[in-house]
Amino acid sequence: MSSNMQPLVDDLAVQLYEVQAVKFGSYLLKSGITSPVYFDLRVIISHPVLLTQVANLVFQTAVQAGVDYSSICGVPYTALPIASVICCNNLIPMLIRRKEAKDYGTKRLVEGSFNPGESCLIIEDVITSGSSILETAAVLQKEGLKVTDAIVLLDREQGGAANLKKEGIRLHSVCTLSSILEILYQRGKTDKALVNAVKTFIQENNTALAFDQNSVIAKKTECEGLSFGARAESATIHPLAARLLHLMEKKQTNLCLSADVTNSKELLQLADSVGPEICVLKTHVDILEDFNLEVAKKLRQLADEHEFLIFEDRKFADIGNTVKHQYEGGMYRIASWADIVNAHAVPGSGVVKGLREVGLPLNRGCLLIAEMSSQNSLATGDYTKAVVTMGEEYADFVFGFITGSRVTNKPEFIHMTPGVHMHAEGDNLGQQYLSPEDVIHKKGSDIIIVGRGILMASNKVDAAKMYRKAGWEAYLGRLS
Ligand code: 5BU
Repeated sequence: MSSNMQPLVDDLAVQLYEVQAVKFGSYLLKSGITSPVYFDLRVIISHPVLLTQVANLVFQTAVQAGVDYSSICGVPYTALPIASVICCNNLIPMLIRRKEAKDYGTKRLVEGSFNPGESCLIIEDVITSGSSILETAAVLQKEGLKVTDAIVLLDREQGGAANLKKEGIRLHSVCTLSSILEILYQRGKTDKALVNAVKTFIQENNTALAFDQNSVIAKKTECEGLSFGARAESATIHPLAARLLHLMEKKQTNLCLSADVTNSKELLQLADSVGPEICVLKTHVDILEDFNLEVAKKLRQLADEHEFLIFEDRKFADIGNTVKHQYEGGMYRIASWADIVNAHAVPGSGVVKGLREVGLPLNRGCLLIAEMSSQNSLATGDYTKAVVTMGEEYADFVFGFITGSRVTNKPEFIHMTPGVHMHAEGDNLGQQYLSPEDVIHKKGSDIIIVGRGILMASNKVDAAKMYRKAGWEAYLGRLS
């Protein structure tokens, strides 16, 4: 920062403190860490003079860094007004990254006009680990834009700059947490003990190392680079997951057929003809109009003959005692024939405990639903993280997740993704589709689940072969 900016930054620090955009105390951060300092820059929209000052300083920092760019994109939401003020005052085109269509979705992810190959400058209010900036960068880059630099108002000095550098993005900040502290100390707003407490916090909470393990960005992780065969050898693997990974490697398929038909004869014919192409056959047994246990028995025989696992997509979501009965008994006797079932984590861990009582002695396994493919799904963010934690806690029964993207780097957990279609973007009831390449290579999932992409084709076996090839090639692409 040039010396002529310093007095402005000093004044800004005090004003931010006065409007409570900077607070000291004990604050639980999104990451679960308790911080002695908290920044809430959202309040500046109520102070237009302050907002303009922030925008000017962010813009001047970009000018001094000599950054070359054609447009500016603010990380949603707090940086949006800052970016808007900069763009209007300096006549720079602006882009908006839509947050709602985040992981899944076929909506436009970036609003505004641009040409692929142009550079976009990212603006953010506060950086901690850099994950929000990297998420925005990944979306812009996917649209063909170049992202080389990011400007933040405040760097919390907890590893964000290093994490961005690893992804080829330079970070420039108007001020740092230490410099704000120093200014506030000099102006008598904080005492020495607080300054020291915050400094210790910064030193002890550097995200640069942990971030590699927890990156939410769709990038190649250690686990994604491992072959299915190698992952089957993981010391902590669930026996069913090992069996599945072995058969995927042997048959060279990561395709799961979602056999959503309403007639048992059709189901068995499908299982027989498509069986050689798939690693898993997924059922919705309650849509069959003529189910009986003889059908389940025949399906099991076909599964053994063609070497695929059976996954009943029952989506259990009740208290432990009820799901236990639903899994074991009733007219479907799911536990007696389905290798895999899935469950929503919304009731809490009791749902897993109940299913586990029935499934564990039978060597069955469960997938928890971490994300859904449907529009406006509520299974996102902290909910998804909590599902993963629950799955990891019951890893003797939960061996993976239904998800749109990789949610854990532990190689023993299998990721399966529905909402896959090579020619459609979605249906009129909220389903959203991605391609096998997107799901396996870009999002880091393991298995594609395909229903209507195969079921509606004039030749189902040929369609299954096509999806199998696309899924497997995406996997090989990921390995290389
Ligand atoms: P489709 O015909 O490929 O759209 O079928 C997808 C299948 O996956 C269907 O059986 C759904 O019930 C299932 N599914 C899904 O589409 N999205 C989800 O998030 C989950 C399951 Br969980």
